[in-house]
Amino acid sequence: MIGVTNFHIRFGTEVADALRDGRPVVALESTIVSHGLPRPDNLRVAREIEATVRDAGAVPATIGMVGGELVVGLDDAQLTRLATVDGVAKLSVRDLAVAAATGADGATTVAATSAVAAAAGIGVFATGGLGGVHREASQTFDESADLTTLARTPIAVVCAGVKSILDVGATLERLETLGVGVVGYRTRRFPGFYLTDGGFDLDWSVDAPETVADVLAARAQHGVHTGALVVANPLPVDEQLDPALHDRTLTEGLALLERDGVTGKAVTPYLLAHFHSATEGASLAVNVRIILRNADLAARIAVASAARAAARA
Ligand code: PSU
Ligand code: MN
Repeated sequence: MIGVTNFHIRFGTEVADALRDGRPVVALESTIVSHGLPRPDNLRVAREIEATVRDAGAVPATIGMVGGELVVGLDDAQLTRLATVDGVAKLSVRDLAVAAATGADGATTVAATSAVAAAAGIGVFATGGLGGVHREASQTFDESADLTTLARTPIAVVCAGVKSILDVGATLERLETLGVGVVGYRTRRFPGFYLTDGGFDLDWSVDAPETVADVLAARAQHGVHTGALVVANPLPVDEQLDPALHDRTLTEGLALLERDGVTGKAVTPYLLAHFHSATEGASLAVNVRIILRNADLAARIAVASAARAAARA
């Protein structure tokens, strides 16, 4: 058990060895796999994400819960189980203990994955898009626990901003209030997941993985900012979802959401599934590109951080 003080985590062997030796590790979430991507593509994509991390020189640590056991570094059989079995729960931080005590299978969200990764001593995490403030939040209070968790979790999260199904401006305001750092990767515009530009400016931009490693090192040396750093990595314009198709699909999806009375944690998977079917796979291809690009950048950041730590030792 490595770096764990207050709960039991099972480590994949490769991840345990890498952490012990100070080699670069990238945390990956499993909610994307179980709830964010349609079968059967989800399992193939989960493996591709891990391969992308490896190709860039880091060890992938996909996190999830299997039969009540919290695993950092799922093996292929465990990953297959979470991708293919029915009834895998969507686990935020508050669900982890109940799921463990009842022996559940569960996929961890950005919130739960980042919290577990940080507890396990992993400093970099790649996902698609963060959860955030939903469009009806002023009535429903639906704001993802991703935000409040990132406020207290020291990790770098590489993502393509927040999902465009959310209120992007309100989410940025909440990230500011909560003290979550946000830097654009080679951009000063906050990306909107399927869309390159989410419509809002950023204060900071970094141009290289080494600079992100410098930021993380400075943060650790200060010991003052104890929350997360969001590294917002936009898709190139020619790879984004056609904005007109995006807007149409979103309007439709929000109406269906209301018609079907979908609320709470079912909202995000419902809207993502609507996008994937209504765009006949176009949004799926974009979603996959986003995740693979983020996995690659996260691995480069982890490599730069490990090199920095080795140079100082
Ligand atoms: N990004 C994706 N696909 C996803 C998610 C993010 O590309 O499925 C998931 C993440 O796990 C995130 C969750 O934490 O959606 C947010 O759900 P909610 O809005 O219910 O907090
Ligand atoms: Mn929610």
